[in-house]
Amino acid sequence: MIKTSILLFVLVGLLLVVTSCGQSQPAETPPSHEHEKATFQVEVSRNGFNNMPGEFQLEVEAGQEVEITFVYGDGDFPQDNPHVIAIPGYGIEDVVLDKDNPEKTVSFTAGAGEVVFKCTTITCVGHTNLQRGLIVPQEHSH
Ligand SMILES: [Cu+2]
Repeated sequence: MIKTSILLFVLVGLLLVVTSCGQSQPAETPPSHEHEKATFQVEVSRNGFNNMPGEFQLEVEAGQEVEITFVYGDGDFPQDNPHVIAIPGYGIEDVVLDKDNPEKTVSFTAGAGEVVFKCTTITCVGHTNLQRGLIVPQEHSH
C-alpha cells in the first residue's frame, strides 16, 4: 500500500512537471514600446551651446536612451579654450573639450525631471554662456 502511494505521488509529480512544461510556451513577442534612442550633437564654444548664449534645451522623453556628442567649437579661437562639461544629474562629470579632445559622447537614460548641463571650468572664455544647458523630458501621448 505504501508502495502504491509512493508510485501515485511520483506519477502526480511527473504529471505536474509535464503540465507546467506545457504551459511554459515561449511567450509571444511583446509589442515594442521601446523609444528610439535620442541623439544630439552640441557644439560647445565661447558663444554658448550651439551658439546660444542663454538657455539651451534638449528635449527628450522620460525613460529614453539619450546620447549627446559634445563638440569643441573654439577651434577658430587664437588660443585653446578648454571646457569641462558636467551633467551632475546623470553622474557625468569632467567631459573635457579642447583642441586635443575635440569630441566626446556621453549617454544615459533620461529620467522624469529636468537636468542641467554646464561648463564647470571658470577659466574658459565665454564661461557664462555655458551655464544653462537643460535636458527637458517632454510630455508625450501614444
Ligand atoms: Cu567653458
